[in-house]
Amino acid sequence: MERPPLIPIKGVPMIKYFADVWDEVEPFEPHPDDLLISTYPKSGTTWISEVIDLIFKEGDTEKCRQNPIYTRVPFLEFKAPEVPSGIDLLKKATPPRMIKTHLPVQLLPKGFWDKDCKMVYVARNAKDVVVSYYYFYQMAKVHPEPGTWNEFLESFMAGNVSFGSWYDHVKGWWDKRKEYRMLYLFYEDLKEDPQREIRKVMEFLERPPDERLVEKIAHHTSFKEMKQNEMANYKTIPTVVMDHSISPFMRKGVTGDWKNLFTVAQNEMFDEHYKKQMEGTTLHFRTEI
Ligand code: PPS
Repeated sequence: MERPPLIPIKGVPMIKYFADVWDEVEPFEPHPDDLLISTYPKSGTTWISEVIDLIFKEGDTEKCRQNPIYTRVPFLEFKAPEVPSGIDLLKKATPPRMIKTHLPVQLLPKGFWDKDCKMVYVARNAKDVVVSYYYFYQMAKVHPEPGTWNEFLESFMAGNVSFGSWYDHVKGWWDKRKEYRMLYLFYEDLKEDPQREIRKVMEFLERPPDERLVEKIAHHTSFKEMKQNEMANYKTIPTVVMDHSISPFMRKGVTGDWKNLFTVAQNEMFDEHYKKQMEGTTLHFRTEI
């Protein structure tokens, strides 16, 4: 498959195939009951999507196994050769729908704000994101070649990767969280205590407390279970688009894997740059738990 260079959409670098359908994405009108699941790439999108689908389906794992996660939760701005686009899937689905996006706040179709849709945002610490993204760039062929690890790290810090700056993304959504019906979660919290975070999501979705359901969902959405679940692990995507032999989509699923790739010098340089980028925000991340 061709790996075309990224194309800027209002200054945000975007996968070319996605940029090609932008004209259909921008005017998209959600239903007020649709639920938006928003993340910067590699931050736990698939994980929280499976959790939420299980909440809506009241823990019925068989129902969840009827379709892959990318059709149960269509990816709004997605387009790739040989796979239906997010817009195509959304047109076929009846509201209330779950909708995945990686768009930064400034690019989110206006309709989501106007209709006051509920939104769940998941953020993950930048160091684990950049490592996960580096492996994902290699296996998901819609991206340009990532280059060496050092080159990719520099591109990430400069915001020259698909969906742009991680710093702007997490801060942009954080700043909106109080004005809209938004639950802002952290990957590290989900890792630390999945049941506590699942309870938060259920409350946000106005579901009655149900401890047995919480336990069941936590079990079925553990990394081990999701890695073997063909309807959650992206193995059903054609190999020309995602090649799991290069790196599996369900790779490690931990916090702190960045320590295996960052050199001491890269870590120091990253920390210094990070401090400047995140100056003045009340948003804090944990890089280990
Ligand atoms: S994507 O392509 O942006 O939608 O990817 P996304 O799903 O956001 O992130 C993929 C990373 O999340 C890890 N993952 C999980 N971690 C813990 N528990 C569960 N259940 C789980 N499911 C997915 C996945 O392994 C990727 O992280 P890395 O660090 O690469 O392993």
